[in-house]
Amino acid sequence: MEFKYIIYEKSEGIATITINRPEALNAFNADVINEILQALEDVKADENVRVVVLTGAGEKAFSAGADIKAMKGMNALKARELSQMGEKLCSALENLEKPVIAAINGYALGGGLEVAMACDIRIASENARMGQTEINIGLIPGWGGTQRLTRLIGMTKAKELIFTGKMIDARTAEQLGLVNMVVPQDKFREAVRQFALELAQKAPIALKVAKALINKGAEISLDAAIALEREGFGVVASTEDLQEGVLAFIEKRKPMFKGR
Ligand code: DAK
Repeated sequence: MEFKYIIYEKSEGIATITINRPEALNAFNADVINEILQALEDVKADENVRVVVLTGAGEKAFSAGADIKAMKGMNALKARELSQMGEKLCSALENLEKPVIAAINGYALGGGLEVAMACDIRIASENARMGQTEINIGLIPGWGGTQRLTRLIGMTKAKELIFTGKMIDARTAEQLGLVNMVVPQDKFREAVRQFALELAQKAPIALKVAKALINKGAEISLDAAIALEREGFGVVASTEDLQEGVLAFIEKRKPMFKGR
């Protein structure tokens, strides 16, 4: 697949999507979003891909958000389109039936943080800086940030971050539960690869069902969510992978899951 604004690579069961506009700190324009959506279609179709890593090119940014320069003089129709595309990207990541890791290698601001929050796991390098900075240009988060940030870190801190637009460093983000872990810059790529490899070796159907249950469960009552879990458990229990997992345990070897 040929892309201009992203780099799309697949190896060892990991699909890596790198936003490739380092000169604009990997800001999202319509082309970047479209290309990521195309890559995600390939991810869906390729059963050898078990996990996705989304990251930014260069050492400075995951993404500094929506392209502010492209907003100058934007008419209502174009603004609506950009808003819709951002939402579409976030929901494509959230609903993808495979785990997605955001590898935050620098700034993740505004729409950049919103996209990272739509991923399942966030690994930050020590130089990462995160913020919902939209208020500083007279905006509010428009790609789910008011909701996802609140769900991830709670209302108290979400309001503080969204109202002030301030950036926080990687360690603070870790303390708030916004990122899963922080890794020194020189070990960052390898740490992300190792984490992705670990997920790539897990049972794909179990991962897919667990992801859907965790995401859906957050929106419904506990009773309804537990009923859904029961159904999901039934599905996972009927897989060949479960039999393989049990056999591997008995035979004291590593399981080889096939996604069946
Ligand atoms: N968009 C476009 N270009 C950007 C950019 C961005 N978000 N962020 C940085 N750049 C560009 C800079 O303009 C600069 O380009 P040149 O001047 O060299 O051509 C280049 O990237 C390097 O940036 P700096 O020179 O500024 O680098 P520094 O290290 O000095 O500063 C910084 C780094 C991250 C602190 C600074 O660049 C910065 O504050 N950037 C803006 C970050 C930000 O506020 N991001 C949130 C954007 S708002 C909407 C839907 C959704 C949204 C908006 C509207 N509609 C439907 C209308 C979402 C909004 C957002 O995401």
